[in-house]
Amino acid sequence: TPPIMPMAIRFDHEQLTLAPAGPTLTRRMSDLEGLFRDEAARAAAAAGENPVVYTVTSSPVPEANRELPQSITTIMPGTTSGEFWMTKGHQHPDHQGEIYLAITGRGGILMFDGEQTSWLEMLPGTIGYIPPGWAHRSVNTGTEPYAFLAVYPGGAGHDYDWVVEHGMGKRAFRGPDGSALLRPFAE
Ligand code: PAN
Ligand code: ZN
Repeated sequence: TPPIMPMAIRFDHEQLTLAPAGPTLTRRMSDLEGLFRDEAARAAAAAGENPVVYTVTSSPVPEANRELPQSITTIMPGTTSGEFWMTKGHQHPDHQGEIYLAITGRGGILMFDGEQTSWLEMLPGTIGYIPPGWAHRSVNTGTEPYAFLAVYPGGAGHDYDWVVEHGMGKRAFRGPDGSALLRPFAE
């Protein structure tokens, strides 16, 4: 493959698209087996309307060592038995760090290093820093789509099994006043 040349990528704030764009990934309820507290409710939703929970649009920058790719994640608003809709969550196999920039809506980053849990509230303009070794999951805590830019080392990778094995320490539910309420992962 030819070397990547310098490029300008246009971000459309209204459409939440990149141009030029790389691959887009769509995750529906059927792709999130075993991740919500109430698996039966998740399975029922997957068997019914099977809604799109989030999309990830990548730039054309490849996920390869020394490159610095970026993507826009858009999580739809919703809850499953009170648990806010969220991404699968993953650990980077070699523990690289990452930054997120919140663009629209409201959300949070749930992070877990195997011992401690961290929660960052994300409002448009917030830069969230994910340090090396912290598994991360994004959550839409609002009533509109929550979108953010992620910038990460090209060799970072995605270890989804780590989260299945270790959990995330906590889960984000909609509290009585509508805001996020963190509860123990297995409660
Ligand atoms: C993000 C995530 C994206 C989707 O680009 O990959 O928000 O979340 P999941 O990968 O957990 O489904 C990122 O953290 N990249 O490293
Ligand atoms: Zn990541």
